[in-house]
Amino acid sequence: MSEEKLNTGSLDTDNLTEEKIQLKKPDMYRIVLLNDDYTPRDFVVWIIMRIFYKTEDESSRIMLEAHKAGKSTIGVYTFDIAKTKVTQVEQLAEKYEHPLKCVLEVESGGDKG
Ligand code: TYC
Repeated sequence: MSEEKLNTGSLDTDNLTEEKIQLKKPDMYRIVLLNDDYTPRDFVVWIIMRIFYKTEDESSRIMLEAHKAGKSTIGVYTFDIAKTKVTQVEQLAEKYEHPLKCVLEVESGGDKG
């Protein structure tokens, strides 16, 4: 937990109580890509580039790791961003009729899954 004092600049603070602002680090969630036997490799790479803005090399590396190990972390995001990206993957996979799946895991702090 970090703590910051409000910068009061050049104000005369004699009569002001110095305010402390508590800053809490946001809960972070990991998006984990799951392997399956049917989704084409090229489609997986395309999804990672399109939804997660990774380079082609990095997307290929993530795809191959999932292919070989069963799963691979794509990235770590705040809850709303992670949830949105998982939904985008689900929608594109459904549109192209592939069983591709990714899931959320807690990276730090949170308890939503
Ligand atoms: N295993 C798939 C195949 O051989 C490719 C693949 C890789 C699918 C990674 C999903 O997360 C995945 N066509």
